[in-house]
Amino acid sequence: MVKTVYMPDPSVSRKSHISTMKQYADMYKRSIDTPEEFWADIAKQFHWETPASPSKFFSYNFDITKGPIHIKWMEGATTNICYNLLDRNVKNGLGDKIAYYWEGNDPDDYSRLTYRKLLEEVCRFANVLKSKGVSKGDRVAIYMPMILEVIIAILACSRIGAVHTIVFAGFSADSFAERMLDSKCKVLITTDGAWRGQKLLCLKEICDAALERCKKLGHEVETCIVVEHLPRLSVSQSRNGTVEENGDTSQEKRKASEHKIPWTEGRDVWWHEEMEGASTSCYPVWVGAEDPLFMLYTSGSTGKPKGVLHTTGGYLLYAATTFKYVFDYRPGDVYWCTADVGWITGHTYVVYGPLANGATSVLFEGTPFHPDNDRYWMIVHKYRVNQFYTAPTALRALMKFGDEPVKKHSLSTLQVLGSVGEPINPEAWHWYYKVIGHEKCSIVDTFWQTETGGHVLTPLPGCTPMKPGSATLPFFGVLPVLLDENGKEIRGPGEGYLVFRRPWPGIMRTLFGSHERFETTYFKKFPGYYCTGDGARRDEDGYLWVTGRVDDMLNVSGHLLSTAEVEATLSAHPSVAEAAVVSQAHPIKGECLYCFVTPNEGTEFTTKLTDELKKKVREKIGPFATPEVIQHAPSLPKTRSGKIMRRILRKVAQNDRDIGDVSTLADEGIVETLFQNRIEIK
Ligand code: 6R9
Repeated sequence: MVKTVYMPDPSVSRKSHISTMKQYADMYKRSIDTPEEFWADIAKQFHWETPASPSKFFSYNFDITKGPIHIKWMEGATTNICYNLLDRNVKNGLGDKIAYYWEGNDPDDYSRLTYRKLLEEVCRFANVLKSKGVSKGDRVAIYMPMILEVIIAILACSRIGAVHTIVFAGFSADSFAERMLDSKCKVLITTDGAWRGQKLLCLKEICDAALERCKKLGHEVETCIVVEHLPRLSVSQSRNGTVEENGDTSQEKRKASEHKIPWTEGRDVWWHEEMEGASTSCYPVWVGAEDPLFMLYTSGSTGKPKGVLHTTGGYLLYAATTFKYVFDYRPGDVYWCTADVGWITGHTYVVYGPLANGATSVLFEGTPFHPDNDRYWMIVHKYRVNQFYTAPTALRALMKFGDEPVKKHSLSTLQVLGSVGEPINPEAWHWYYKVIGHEKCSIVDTFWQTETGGHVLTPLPGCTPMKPGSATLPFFGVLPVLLDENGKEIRGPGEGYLVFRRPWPGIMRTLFGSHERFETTYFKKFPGYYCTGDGARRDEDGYLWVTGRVDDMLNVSGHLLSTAEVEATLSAHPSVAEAAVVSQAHPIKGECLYCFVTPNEGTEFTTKLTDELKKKVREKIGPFATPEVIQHAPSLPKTRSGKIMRRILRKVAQNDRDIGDVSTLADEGIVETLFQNRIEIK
């Protein structure tokens, strides 16, 4: 019998900030009853150039019928987030502490940066930005791989009050241009290129194409600052057009040398040349707590991407507090979040949260599969990682290779294992718990969104009993509610729309350039609540189970089903690596299930397998849920952050080739294969 509840191991609880549910409940109650006091206490550890006035600490309106939506924390207070992350920590004696261990794509490439050195570099680059005319409120686009310079660039922006907008360096030139156009950014920071696994990404070329497109459409980015990241040979070639023989004939370097970097005089400058004479001190620009810190584009289900805008004071409090309690970070620990800085997880839990806590992190440039499938575990071993944070999609991809790659390394330092991005299916959860965590680690299944700024539903590692697949309970200050179709609150066990009744400090403030779109997207359907767009179920213990986006629900012969439920059942089969399910119109049932299944590495896709899978779903969920179609999917269409794009799968099921915007799709090739393997419903 598989257990359904797992208690935190005493070795984790003992060292935990919060080690009993009573302590959690008391703190939670205080955060809800007196939010001003709760967050004002937390704010004390940070520097405020102008302190917040108690009467203006917190104000909001979530009810669109009563006026415009607004959210304000610590209005009137001034601070600088970079000062709080770096200068404050250096002043507190952490100058020599490692802020980041950098591990390159190639295992032979690694370096480290202390808090003091990071501060110096940030100041130098902030001065470079100033010399390019960047000042408070200006937008700066960042299109970079996971290297130390990206952290420096982010913090340099915040030091001078500029608003960074990072675009994941995997987006096409057109998608990138669309985002630069919308944000009207003044400067772009990038690299000549980057290696991801065995693949060379020509980032500067993509930037040039994007800049060209922006110009055509009426917005000219003034400066492009380029980090020299590829081996030097390519650089000397690009600048004077001739190949300078430097005697290095390694294959990688030779390959890079074939790659010419395009250059536009007057617009493009090299990072290292600009940094050369720049001063290592730069006085921080004090900004209002409600001044913008960054914007980050997230895809809208229709229309253009949404520029989610976060502000300074509340985001600092929330990033710092969630990081501290959800990962149970202790001085001396080494923490590693595998997310790219191009996603919100990278913003809050690679940069702002860890630095606000004076933490030591690993920053990893490569992929889990290069040079081999044990790269993650090699890194955990090498840096003696204590907290590890990744996505279910990565876990499922790694599970395919079995336990052997894991067993080659010692993972004994691990204490907390985080999951983010999608519901984690119980198989992946158990594999994470047993094979990676040796049944000693707490698993924190953190539910949140670009819009929420930080975790909103999550277990705490030292106290919350875990249930595989449940994001459990709300974080401090968060009031989750389930609503039925009519907007009525569901109390006790039940399933409905997941909404929040009140803002916490880290929630977004608006969508850049369109407060109206912000109001209609998130506040119109249910006045008085922030609407996540996800569905959730509450069980008898009050635990929340996120069932996926509300449009991933379907109605089969009158039974409401979430595709996530069926997916979990399919992927529980030992031969299945991954499964995705969409709804398809059916003449009799109304809707039916169209399933895509990726078998494990080396496993054949047979009729025997599909029969077994259908039987399994029938047994587990009920005969009404029996899949109509199970199609072989060599892989699934995913966003670059690893989320399955069910929108595209729906199109495949419907044989509709008008698949719309695929700018977030990681591998376009798979779509054609899926169309070819399509099965007609009889
Ligand atoms: C942080 C991040 C947000 C959407 C969200 C939901 C899904 C994220 C989840 C989860 C179930 C979890 N999601 N974490 N679903 N359990 N632990 O991923 O932000 O890229 O904006 O995506 O991801 O559907 O609405 P973002």
